[in-house]
Amino acid sequence: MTRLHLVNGFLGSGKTTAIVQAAREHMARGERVGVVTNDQGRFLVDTAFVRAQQIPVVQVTGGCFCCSFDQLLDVLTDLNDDARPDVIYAESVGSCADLVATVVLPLRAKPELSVTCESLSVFADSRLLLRLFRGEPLPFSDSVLYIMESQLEEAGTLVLNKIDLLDDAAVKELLAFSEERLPGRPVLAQNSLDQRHVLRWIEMIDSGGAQAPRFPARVDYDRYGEGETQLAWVDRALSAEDLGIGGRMQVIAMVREIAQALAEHRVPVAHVKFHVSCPGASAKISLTTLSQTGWESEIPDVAGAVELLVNARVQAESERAGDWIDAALERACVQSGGGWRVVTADTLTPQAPRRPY
Ligand SMILES: Nc1nc2c(ncn2[C@@H]2O[C@H](COP(=O)(O)OP(=O)(O)OP(=O)(O)O)[C@@H](O)[C@H]2O)c(=O)[nH]1
Ligand SMILES: [Mg+2]
Repeated sequence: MTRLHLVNGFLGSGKTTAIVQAAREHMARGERVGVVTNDQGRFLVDTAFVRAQQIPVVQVTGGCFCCSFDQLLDVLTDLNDDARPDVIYAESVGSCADLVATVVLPLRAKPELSVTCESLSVFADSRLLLRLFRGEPLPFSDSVLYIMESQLEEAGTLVLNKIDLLDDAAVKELLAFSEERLPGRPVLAQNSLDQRHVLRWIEMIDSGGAQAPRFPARVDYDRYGEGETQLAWVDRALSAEDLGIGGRMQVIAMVREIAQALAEHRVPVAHVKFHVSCPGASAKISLTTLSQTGWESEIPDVAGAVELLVNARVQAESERAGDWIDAALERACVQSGGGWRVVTADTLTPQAPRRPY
């Protein structure tokens, strides 16, 4: 039987970071590992990023896990056939909820797949969650925040991620709130950039300490759907055939122009992520707030045939967000002398999820 660990949590909470760290650990132990990524879009930064780490990865695209169970079964079968993993991490898109009803229980009814769902971890960005628990203003609408609350409800373990970004008093406060709001629920305060913390997470999920609840959460599909449809997905794939010296600065200019455009239009950002790659180098760049600094240092020197994927997940009307991002890319491309071309462009509003019962 292949062990499957489901990982959910709001956009940008740190799921892929933890999964990649965990996958490296399994591989170092001599175990075979596989990853499933998921998104409403088609050209996924996370898939490119996981693949660049030499980790077998398959993806469920065009919808969240909760609406794409048949596709999930297909890719799990492919992954089992190709990579024969001992352990699989499946990351649902960060705007997905109700996984017990739509994935955990249906998987149990498919013993022929030889995959057992061992855990359901729900990640939260500790800074965001603390503000939510305190009742402080957040950049997202109540319906969007309802998605995050619904995810927390069905956590087999709640991972208070990015704990390194809170001071000790705030950590204490967050732990107390978590116990009050989700009494008796296993909780991990985690820094997923720290391998020791990830080891503790693996230990918990592999030992049965984070099993999904036996019964589905009560999810209000009207509010859940309203939250989804207030979000926007803007995906662009760009390529440059023969980038010379200065390629890195061109990528920096594109990221910066997009961040500035979103800030100018006061767009609440859930996660704006990029993957840049060329022969011999690749990197993922993440912005979970527009005030984030230091991301430039993540961008390597790039030259030759370069690809850039842009996945923006924001709260906005999708066509307008797409126009702002296209204008930003256009400005950056003109500044750089026009060596870039847009290969694919998807602009979408996630569809309201279907109620499974
Ligand atoms: N400081 C800190 N940063 C973290 C931690 N975990 C993740 N990050 C950063 O948070 C950003 C988003 O991380 P991802 O792993 O891409 O988040 P995600 O939940 O997979 O995002 P989506 O797939 O878009 O929902 C990246 O810049 C990570 O480096 C953590 O524990 N501490
Ligand atoms: Mg991810």
